[in-house]
Amino acid sequence: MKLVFVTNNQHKLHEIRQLIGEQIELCSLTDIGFTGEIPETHETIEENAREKAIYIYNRYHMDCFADDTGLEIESLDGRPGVYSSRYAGENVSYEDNMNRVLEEMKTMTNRRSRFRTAISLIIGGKEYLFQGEIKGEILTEKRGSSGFGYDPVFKPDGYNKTFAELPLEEKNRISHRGRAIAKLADFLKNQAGGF
Ligand code: ITT
Repeated sequence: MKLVFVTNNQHKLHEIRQLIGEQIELCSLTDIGFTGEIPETHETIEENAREKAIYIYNRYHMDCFADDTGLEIESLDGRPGVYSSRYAGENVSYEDNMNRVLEEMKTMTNRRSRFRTAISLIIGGKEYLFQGEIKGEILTEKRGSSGFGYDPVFKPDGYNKTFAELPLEEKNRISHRGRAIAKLADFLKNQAGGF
């Protein structure tokens, strides 16, 4: 089957290509000729994921899914959350966002946090929602160079390494997005005529 992954983020595309089985032909937005920006106007990752998927479904009428992810930090009252990509402002780099988090948490001893992903899948006009999360801690400095986003400052529970120090296969096995995608893949497998 053919599925469009509604994302402008090449890192996510790379991660998900490793996770989705051979039976699914994964298309990017570039593959279907879409080059615009998709609005994300809501206060929750679930609603934003749905908004992104519906936006593309309404234009192309192709089965598709979108992911929205947020990093929630306890001592920052759940921020940056749904604002994770623009925490330090509009058009900022991953470095800028991490620096703002590290600066705000300079004196904080509670470093508990979690990544949460919501995936909205639209098949034949019907919408399905999948979620995944991983708990861990925000370190006081960046470590590692793989991955993207906040990976260098996030250390998952049970590991001595940050996401940016782990091989991609390992991150994918335990991550918020990896867990949500595993649920999506299971769902597709169980659909009559799916795989
Ligand atoms: P699309 O909406 O085009 O998919 P995006 O980069 O805007 O891409 P999100 O809104 O889902 O993606 O994610 C918000 C931010 O959260 C993202 O820019 C990263 O900074 C961060 N993020 C998402 N997934 C991450 C991951 O696996 N590891 C580290 N940071 C991540």
